[in-house]
Amino acid sequence: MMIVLWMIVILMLMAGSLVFSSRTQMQMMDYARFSVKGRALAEAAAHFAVMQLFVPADERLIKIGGGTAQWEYEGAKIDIRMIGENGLVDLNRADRSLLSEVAKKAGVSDKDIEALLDVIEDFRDSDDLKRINGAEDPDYERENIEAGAKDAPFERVEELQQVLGMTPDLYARLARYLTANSNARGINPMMAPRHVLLLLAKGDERAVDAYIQEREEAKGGWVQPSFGAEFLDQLAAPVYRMQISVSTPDEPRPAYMEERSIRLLPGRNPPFITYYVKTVSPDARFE
Ligand SMILES: [Ca+2]
Repeated sequence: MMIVLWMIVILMLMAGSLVFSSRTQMQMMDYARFSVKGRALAEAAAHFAVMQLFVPADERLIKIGGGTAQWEYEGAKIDIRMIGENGLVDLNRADRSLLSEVAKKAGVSDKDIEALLDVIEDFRDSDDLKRINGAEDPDYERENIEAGAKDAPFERVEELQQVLGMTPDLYARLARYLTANSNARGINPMMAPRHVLLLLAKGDERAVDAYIQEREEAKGGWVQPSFGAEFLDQLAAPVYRMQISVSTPDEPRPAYMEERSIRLLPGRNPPFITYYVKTVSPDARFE
């Protein structure tokens, strides 16, 4: 009798773990299907967005640097936002005074700004010569950070997280202003999102909104803003960053969202190259 009871208990345990593991497997497969579908639809949306860039500016459904365009494809609702990387502040090339404005806007105190910029510049410059408040390999070693200073230009904004003293909180506040792909000393205001224009205009919302409206009405023609003249730069070839979120009506999960950075290559097939694609959470959304 005892033996039979034990067998029942063991069989029940086995059945329980079988149910558990097959449920986990189902969930994993379900998630894989969800993300593959999201990626495929986002890929289609990216091609659609690139096509838009070849259309005259006043006929585009997607406005660069302004608002969300909605597109429907295969039953999915897709939101597309596009800004120019050239409308952001380049971590490698931007003037120190412009990076200093970004740090200020991100809440870094005046006394800490110079130190932060010294550490960033030491991280990306090729030498081991430490700036007054900077940090090179020995400083990283002291903090047990094996990788040390990169001693090469930033390839991704995410690398800023490896800079000595960077906190997740500060990184999150800085990152939305930054790019590693613009290759310009300043900002191209025609491609800049609202929050970057606000930085240039020192918070003057009226001036920024007036400029955005003027920019939209100019049908692609150059419009000079009334602010930030010392930080403007329109010489670099345009690089675009898009955020695409895909939601399907029968899907209870939050939308699949990704960000990608591309440059146009007219005459090629496909007519663009992609610098990066990454999935992002909805709170990474730019305005
Ligand atoms: Ca260095």
